[in-house]
Amino acid sequence: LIIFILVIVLALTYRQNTEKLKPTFIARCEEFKGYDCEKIWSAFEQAYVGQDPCNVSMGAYDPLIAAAPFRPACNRMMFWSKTKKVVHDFTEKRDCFLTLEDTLLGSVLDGLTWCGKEGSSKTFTTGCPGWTDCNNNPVRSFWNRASAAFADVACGDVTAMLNGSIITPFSPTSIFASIEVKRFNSTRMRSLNVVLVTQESTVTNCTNASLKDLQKELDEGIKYNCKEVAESQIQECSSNPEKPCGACW
Ligand code: AVW
Repeated sequence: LIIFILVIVLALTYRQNTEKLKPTFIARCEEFKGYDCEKIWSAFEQAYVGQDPCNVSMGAYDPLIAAAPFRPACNRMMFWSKTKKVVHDFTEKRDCFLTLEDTLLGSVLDGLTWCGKEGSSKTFTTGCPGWTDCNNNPVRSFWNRASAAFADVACGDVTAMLNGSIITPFSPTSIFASIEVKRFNSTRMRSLNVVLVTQESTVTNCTNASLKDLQKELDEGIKYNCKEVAESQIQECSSNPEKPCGACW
């Protein structure tokens, strides 16, 4: 009997897991008006369905990016690295900035896991490779591709929230350093404004060695600024919507 129940439970979990991604995708997509979410789903699916889950390249998502292109939001674009929570607590509550995760594609896929399997037309949400299990996994390649496309349209004064509680706030292996900064273009961008988020336990400031590397990476024409800002000050701005964006730091 125990084995029987176990088999039923496993079968049900399996069914749920293979069928859960699309409804979530469509529901989140429909929060954005004026898009054909079924068409965007098809463009998404074609990237990884039937593929070896360790052999999905960034390029596989080109049709998806074309189906839901990023629109430039000059002076409001926010990049981040190792500051996911504080950034999104802020952008959720205030309209000052736009992160990748606030765009259609970013918000639809945030926190989700997916992959295909050779010889199958299904989408799987369990048994998929983890972020570092192999380089060309469907989830990692999506975030790499989407980040590249988001950085391609960065314009005007751009902000980046980096983590002042770690020794290397600008880490060469991060998406921000390895993909986004490399695509910042001075014909569209005026400046990069680093907000170095500090806590009591802060170990770095704007003179940090990795931030020197960041400056070197930037195009000649892009001005660089850095400001140390206490996390509590950012949280205060998140919870006080009457405070103007420009007065947050
Ligand atoms: P991050 P990034 N295992 O905080 O600059 C699982 O380092 O890279 O910032 N998931 C991982 C791993 C890992 N080893 N490494 C990264 N991730 C996932 C898009 C995880 O979901 C935006 F536009 C983590 O929260 C930002 O400017 C997320 O990647 C920039 O790229 C970020 O890792 C942030 O990427």
